[in-house]
This record gives sequence, C-alpha cells and structure tokens, in this order.
Amino acid sequence: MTAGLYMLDYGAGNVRSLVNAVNRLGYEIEFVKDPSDILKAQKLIFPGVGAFGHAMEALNSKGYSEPLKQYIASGRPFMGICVGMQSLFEGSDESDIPGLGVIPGIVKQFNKETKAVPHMGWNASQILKTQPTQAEEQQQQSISYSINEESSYYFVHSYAVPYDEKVKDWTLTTTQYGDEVFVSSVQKGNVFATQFHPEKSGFAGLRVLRSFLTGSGIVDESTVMIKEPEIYKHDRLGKRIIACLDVRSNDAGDLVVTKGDQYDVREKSGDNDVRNLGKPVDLARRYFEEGADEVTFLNITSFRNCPLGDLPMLEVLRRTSETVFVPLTIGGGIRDVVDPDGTVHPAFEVAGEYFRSGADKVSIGSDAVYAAEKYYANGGQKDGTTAIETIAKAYGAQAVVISVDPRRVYVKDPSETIHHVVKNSQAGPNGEQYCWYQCTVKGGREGRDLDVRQLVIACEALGAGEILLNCMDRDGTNSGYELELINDVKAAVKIPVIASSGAGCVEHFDQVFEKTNVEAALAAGIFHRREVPIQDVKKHLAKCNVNCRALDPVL
Ligand code: 1PR
Repeated sequence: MTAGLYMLDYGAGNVRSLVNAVNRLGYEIEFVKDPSDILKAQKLIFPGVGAFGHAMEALNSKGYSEPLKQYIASGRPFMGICVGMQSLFEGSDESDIPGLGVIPGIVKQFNKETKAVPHMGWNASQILKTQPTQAEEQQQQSISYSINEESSYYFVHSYAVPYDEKVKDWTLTTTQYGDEVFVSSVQKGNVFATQFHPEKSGFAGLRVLRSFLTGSGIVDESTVMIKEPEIYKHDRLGKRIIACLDVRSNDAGDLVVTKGDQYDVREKSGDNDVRNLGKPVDLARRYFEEGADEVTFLNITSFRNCPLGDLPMLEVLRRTSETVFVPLTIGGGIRDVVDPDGTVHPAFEVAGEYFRSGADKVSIGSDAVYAAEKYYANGGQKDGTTAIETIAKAYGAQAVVISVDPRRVYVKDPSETIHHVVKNSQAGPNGEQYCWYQCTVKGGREGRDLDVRQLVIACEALGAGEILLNCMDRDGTNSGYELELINDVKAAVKIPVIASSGAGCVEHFDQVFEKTNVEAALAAGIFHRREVPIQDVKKHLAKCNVNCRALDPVL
C-alpha cells in the first residue's frame, strides 16, 4: 500500500487493467478527481489512451495541465504510459494542441509506406542509459526501472518520438520498428515514462511497474552514461500468437467456451448440445500463463439483442483483467443496442462499457459489413456515424478490430462475377480453380453481396486498426490457414492482419508466417483441446527463426 498513489484518468479507455496490475503488485491507487488531487499526490501515474489531441484537450479542459506541470517540477515520482509519455513532449503531428513541453521534441507518425501502422505487438528495447558507479545487480534495477533487453513489451501506437540529439539525455531506451528507431522510454530525475504498456506486457511489464512503485528508479543524474542506439537490419517486433475463446450460453444457461467446425458449435452426436470446452475466465488465465500474446473473446450469439446492462461478457472481462496482463479483445454485439424500454445505446457507448470493463480492443463483425455497404452506397465517402468511425475517433484506431467471416464462392472463370477473385489451391466441388470470398453477417448465417477485399479496404478507410481474418471453410478443420486469402488481404491494406481459422499443428504457424507477412496468428480448437500447447508453437517458431515473445518468469 502506498499512501498518495494517484492515477490521472480522463476516461479514454481501459484503465482497469492498470488498476488491476497495481493491485496485483500489492498497492492501492486512487483516481484524480480534481486538479487539487494532483498536487496532493505523492506518486502519480498518467496512462494515456487514444489520440494525443483528445488527451491534451481533456487535460486542459479539466484544468489538469498546470497542476501536472507543477507536480512534475516538484520532484515527486511521475510515470507516464503511452500517450501519457507523449504528452510530456512539446507537441505531436497528430494534433495542433501543444503538449506539456517538459521534454523537447515532437511526436511523429510512423512511415506507413514501409510497414503496417499502428505498430502493434511485442517489441524489444535497447537500454541507452547506464550508471557505471553502481554495483552490477543494482544497475539494472536502479537505472532501467527493471526494463530488460531480453524481454519484450507490448506497444500499440501510430505515433512516436524519433530518437535524435534533442532527446538524448532523456532517452532511457529506444526500440526499432522497421528502419525507424524511436524513444520507447524516458527517464530523468523524478520522471519516468514508457511508450509501451507495462500493464499489458505480462510479467516483464509488471516488473517495470513494480520498480516505479517501489521507487527504485530514481538515480543520480551526474553519473549517468549515455550511449547511442544500434540500428539492426531487422526490428525485433514479434509475431503474435493469439488464443481465441468463442463464448456462448449452453443449453443449461452457463456461459461456456465452445468451438465448432465451420461455425457449427453443437455436438454432432448424442443430444446435440453446445460443445463445452471450459469456463472463459479460467481458460483465459491459463492461456496468459502459458504465454499467449493476446486473448480474444467472441460472444458468438451476439446477434440476439441483449440489454446493455445484461451483456454477459462485461463480467467475464472484469474478472479476466484481474489476472491476465496481456491485451484483451472482445467481439460480438459491438453495434447499437436497444434496451427493452426502447433506450438506444449507440455502438460507441457499448464499446465504452467494454473498455471500462478491461477490454483493450473491440472487434466488429456484422456491423462492419453494414458500414462497408453504406460506405460504397455513399460513393466511397465516410459520414462519421458508423461504429468504426465513432469508436476509433474516441479510443484510437488500434482499439477497433474488424472480424471478417468469409466463405468461398467458387467460379469457373473470373468473368462470372463482379467480385474480386482469387486463385485457390483448394479446387471447388466441380473443379473450379477460382473463388471470391463472400462476407457474411450474424456468425455466418447470412451471406452479403460484398467481397472481403471490398470490406477491408472500406474498413481501413473508415479508421479500423486491425483485421481479424477468419475463413469459414477452414474454421475447426485443422487443415492450416487460408494462405491465398491472407495474402490477398495483406496486399490490400496497411493495418495489421491476424490470420485465423484452420490451425492444426505447430507447422501451420510457421507456414503462415513464412508464406504471408501477417502480424499475428490466432487459434482456438487446438489450444482448448490441449492438442498443441502455446509454448510448443513458440518453440517451433524460434527454431524456424520466426521472432516471437519468449515466456518471462512468473513474478
Ligand atoms: O457480428 O459483430 O456480432 O460478431 C460476432 C462474432 O462472433 C464474429 O467475430 C464471428 O466471427 C464470431 N462467431 C459467430 N458465430 C461463430 C461460430 O463459430 N458459430 N465464431 C463465431 C467464429 C471464429 C474464430 C475461430 C477461428 C479459429 N469463430 O475466431 O476461433 O476460426 O478456430 P480454429 O483455430 O479452431 O480453426 P458480430
């Protein structure tokens, strides 16, 4: 327990995870409710989520900016996270609103031409500041706030501070994304801030947070040595392995993790029950401990209307975020919701409930298809009203994932359809070599006159940050990922893509990373049935020289 430990929250996203991480480390934290709380604080954490301009506007309108600058100048410990770090700089290309100006420099957008943006996932850091006068074992602890060069940390951002002379004496670590080297943490006197999310970086991240909380990070500046970062041929951004939990009520009314074949989740024999593969919160925790880089929950009966207050996944998220310190995505039912009394809750509000309950991202399926249809009907114009746009505007593009549920529609010749056609290695029932990928809604129950390429291009234009690419023909088949589809989508968008559906063995993961340049691979059935442990996937990938996060020792 630390008396006077405060968190500065301006209501822009998932701060529950940070509170849970602090609690997990044995500390209690209070929220700043008033500018005077900032001046009262003995230790202050400022986690920023969403856009720079939104964060600065919120700080200014709540009267927090000046007390925050005073607090920092007072020498009491300050920790910023993500946009909380960016706000310390003079400004950002993302907005005209100036930053706090504590550190010289401007936050810049990553170069989108050379790589996927946002930079999303687990990356390594180089420590540039050392303190040679300290004993070896203290050195790591005191100067680097327990940041370890062997560990990976979770990043999710489109803007960063490029490393240069101006920020040299503030830079604690740098990280490389593509060929760009950016400042991944700063430290000077009482100020410590990270671009990555310690509360989402597993046990490695909890160690960093603990180091701040115990106060072991403040050092004697006069003895600090600073080196230049090395630039490597390849960055160390890991390929992500995601465990996916399809959740619904079974016939007894219990919420269970289930898994089907081609979206049919009922047992093929006996009484045709919904397959029960475990309890969502327990399974998510198991996957975190086994080294999953992210956990995704999909509420697969979301097509049924459910009042906002009764959304069953809210409680699942609240409980999961107490023990799982990697990013959590929730999908299913992210759309406008109508309560029995007729009250309409816009998708934006529904998503907000999920973020406050511990979700880092929401995944939109059916509603994204309708949004894309509207976009094309509008001549390729955005109108600002879709769930993708409203959620991305407030919570950032990185918080909006598009879950795509396509099925193959075979054609003998590409001229048979107006849709974008792909040559497929799996010939159709009549020997057809081509197919187009039809988007579906309501969990594959209804096909639409929209192909996947149209969908992903529209969703990227509307502001989505990531694509979760399923394939109904592969789902639950253990036959490997749909590589033609994945390559086709990767060529159409710049945002990160998660390959999903069909994983059956460790080789399928190295195949998908070798034959396509997806950023992540997701699996469900093989993990639930304990056929392939997550660590076997990672060990196999390491053998194949595919970079991925190693499991950090438990705290
Ligand atoms: O349309 O926004 O309400 O979202 C509904 C969500 O529920 C969508 O993301 C949709 O994919 C999902 N969903 C709906 N019905 C099912 C079903 O299975 N009956 N699950 C379903 C789809 C897809 C994957 C699956 C992979 C990997 N699950 O996430 O986990 O295919 O499986 P595998 O590794 O076992 O092959 P909305």
